Amino acid sequence: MKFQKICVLGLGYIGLPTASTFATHGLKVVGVDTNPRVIETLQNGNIHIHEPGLRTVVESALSSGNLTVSPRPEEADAFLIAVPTPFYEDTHGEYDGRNYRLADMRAVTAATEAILPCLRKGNLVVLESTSPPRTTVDLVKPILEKSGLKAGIDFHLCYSPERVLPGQILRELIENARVLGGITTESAKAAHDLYATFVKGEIIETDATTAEMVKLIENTTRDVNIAIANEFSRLAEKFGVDVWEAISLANRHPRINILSPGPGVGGHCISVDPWFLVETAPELTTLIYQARQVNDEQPHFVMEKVKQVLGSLKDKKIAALGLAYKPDVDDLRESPAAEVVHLLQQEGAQVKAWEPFKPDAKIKGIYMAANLEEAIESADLILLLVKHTEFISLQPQEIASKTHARLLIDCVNGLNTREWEDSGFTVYRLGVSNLKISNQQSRV
Ligand code: SAJ
Repeated sequence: MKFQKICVLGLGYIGLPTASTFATHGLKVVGVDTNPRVIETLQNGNIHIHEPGLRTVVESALSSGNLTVSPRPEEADAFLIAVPTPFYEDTHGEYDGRNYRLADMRAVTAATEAILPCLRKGNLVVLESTSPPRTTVDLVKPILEKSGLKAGIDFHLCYSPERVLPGQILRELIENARVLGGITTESAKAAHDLYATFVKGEIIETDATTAEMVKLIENTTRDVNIAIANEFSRLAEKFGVDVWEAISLANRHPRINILSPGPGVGGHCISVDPWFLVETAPELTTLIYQARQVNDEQPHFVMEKVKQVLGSLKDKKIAALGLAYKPDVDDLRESPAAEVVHLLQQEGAQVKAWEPFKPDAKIKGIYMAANLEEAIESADLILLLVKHTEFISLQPQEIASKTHARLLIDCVNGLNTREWEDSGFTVYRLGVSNLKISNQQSRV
C-alpha cells in the first residue's frame, strides 16, 4: 500500500517524534493536538518537550512544509493515534480487598471519534497508545465502524506499541524492532508498508491483541524486576549486606539480570502499564499487583532511612538532589523523588529540591532551589535521589566548601563513597545498613 499523507493524533513524547520522523522521510503529515498551546508553540517554531535531538527534527519537518499542525484531523491515507492513557487519580477498582488503578481511555476514545468524519475506504488506522488488552478490537473498532465502514474489510486497523526509551526516542524509533498487530493479516501488511518508511529495525506482523500484550508484558517485567531489586535492598539492609555488591555479583551468573534498586519507579510507562493487566484480570495478577505495591512503597523506605540517620525530621534541613523520574531527563511525571520530598515534609523536614533539568518546575508543596548552592547551603543532610550524570561527577571537596552538611544519603549508588568520606562526609546508601556503612566501601 502507498502512503502520501497521514494524520498523527497526539503530539506528545511519542506523537511528535513520530510525526516529525515520517515528515522528514517524505510523507505529508498533519500533526493533531487538542491542546491549543501545543499547536501555538509548534506554529511558532518551538517545541514543548525536552528530548535530545527532537528540536532539529521538528524544525526540519516544519520548514520542509511536510509537517503541519492542526487542532483537528483531516482526510488522509492513514491515522495514527498516540494520545496519553494515564490512570484515573480518584477512582479505583477493587478485587479481594486490593485496590487497583483504572485506565483512563478518554483520550483514545476522543481521538478515535475525531477520525470518524475523515475515515474513507482503504484507510489505515493505527493505535500506538499503550492500552489494556483488547482495546483495539473492543473500543477502537466499534467507534470507527460507526462510519458505516467495516474494519478489516473497508479499512485497515492495527495496534503498534511504541517502545522507545525517553532520552533515546529518535534513535530507538528508527532502530527498534517494530511490532504491528493487525485485526487482519492485510491490516498488519498495510501498517508494515507505512512503518517501513523509516523503521530500520525488524518489522514483525502479528494480531492486535498480541501486540497490545507485548507492550504490557515488557514494561510489567521491568517493573517486577525492579520490585525484586527493591525488596533485595530492604533485605540487604537487614542482613548488613551491600545490595549493590550482591546484585553485581549475582548478575555475573549467565542467566541472571537483576535491575537496580532506587527510590521507586516513576514515569508514565512502567508505573502505569502493569495496572492495565491488573485491571483487566485482577484475579490472575497477584504478583504484578504486589510488584506495584513494593515499588510504590519505596519512597517510604527512603524516608524511613533518612529518619534513621537524622532522628526526628522536625525542622531538619534537607537538600534533595534530583526530582526527575530517572537520570538525565526533565520529566517529573510520577516521580518517586518528588514523593520522597513530600513524605519528608510530612514528617516536618524543610526540603530544598534541586533539579538541574527543570529548575523552574512547579510542583505543589515543593520548594525548588534556584541552583545547587542554594539547595545545599544550609542543609543538615544531602539526599541524592536521581543518578543524573552531573550529580555523579560532583566534587566532594567543592561541595564540602559550600555546605556545613556532612551527612549524605545516596539512594542510587551514584557516588564514590570513599572519596566523599575522605572529604569529611558520612555516607549512607540505600540498600546498605546504616550501622555498618561508615567503614564499609562498596567493592563494586
Ligand atoms: N528504574 C529503577 N531501576 C532500574 C531501572 C529503572 O528503579 O534498574 C526506575 C527509573 O528510575 C524510573 C523507572 O524505573 O523511575 C522507569 O524507568 P525506565 O528507564 O526503566 O523506563 P521508562 O519508563 O523511561 O521507559 C520504559 C521502557 N520500557 C522498557 O525498557 C521495557 C521503554 O522502552 C518504553 O518505550 C517506555 O517505558 C514506554 O513508553 O512504555
